[in-house]
Amino acid sequence: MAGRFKSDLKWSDVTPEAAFLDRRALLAGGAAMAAGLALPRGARAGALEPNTLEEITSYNNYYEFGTGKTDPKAYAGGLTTKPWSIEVGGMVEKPGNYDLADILKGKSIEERIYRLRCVEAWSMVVPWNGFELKDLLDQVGVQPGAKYVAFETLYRPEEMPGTRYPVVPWPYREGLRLDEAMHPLTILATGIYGKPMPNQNGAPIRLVVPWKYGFKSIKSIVKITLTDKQPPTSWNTIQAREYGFYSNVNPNVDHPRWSQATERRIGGGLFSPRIETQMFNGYGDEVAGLYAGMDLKKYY
Ligand SMILES: Nc1nc2c(c(=O)[nH]1)N[C@H]1C(S)=C(S)[C@@H](COP(=O)(O)O)O[C@H]1N2
Ligand SMILES: [Mo]
Repeated sequence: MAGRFKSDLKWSDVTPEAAFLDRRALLAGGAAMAAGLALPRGARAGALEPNTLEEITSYNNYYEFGTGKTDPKAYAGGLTTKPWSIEVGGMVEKPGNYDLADILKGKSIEERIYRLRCVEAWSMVVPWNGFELKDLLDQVGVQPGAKYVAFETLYRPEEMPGTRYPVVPWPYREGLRLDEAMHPLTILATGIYGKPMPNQNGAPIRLVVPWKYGFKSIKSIVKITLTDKQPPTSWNTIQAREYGFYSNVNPNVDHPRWSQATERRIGGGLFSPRIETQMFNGYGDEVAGLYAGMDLKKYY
């Protein structure tokens, strides 16, 4: 498992949380575990400890349930997430309406830890459970001409009170270039801390693209379409000047209404100093190559 670990965190950075450790024990097996557990908290210099489950589930953006940070926790409880299927179509060999249970069959839902950072200049460290989007794309077979992947969130007004307001055009839409989508850091997450995905975080399955601003990480996905044209995204559609298609974390490009140079860590307390935001959220070694030769001030 260690060899497949792709984030900037080590297990030794992890704040022990009972349920999470149980899951680790389950997956990693007793002996290897014991060693990990013995490591002190924050042993590594500059270690970034994951946020608590409480923090991760009570400060969210999920506009289908309202635009306040606490709305998703308050109003997403009524979302039905079983059964769940994803319609996969466009330029794929095996289009179809795939039951989530079938998608997950035979996949090792590995433990990973990714930082998720949001455009509002706040950040969290979330230990996601998931699998690579590439696994699913390989399963359905991407046709040679495909260049982009488009995603759509469930649109179910009777369970999503926030959709009464035209905050963004519903359903929420996002997209990635195919090489971004195939990158091993791009995951479909189905849980946090070894527990099923909480509704407010995008149950039962959501995207996590850790080097991009949070809004790229679309929740409760029901549709995935392979296409040869750059797909419209919800944020880009309403405000192209503020939200580009790429949305890479880039401290050198200010949002028109705020700086993106620093961030506040959720859970750090009111007086914790802002920290400098890193290019690509610290994943530059892994992903900068995807944008070689592109002017990232133009393609923001
Ligand atoms: N369907 C949908 N997905 C969404 C959003 C949303 O409003 N609707 N908000 C995005 C934004 S702006 C952020 S910052 C992240 C927040 O993810 P989190 O609540 O799990 O931290 O989800 C993204 N995915
Ligand atoms: Mo966001």
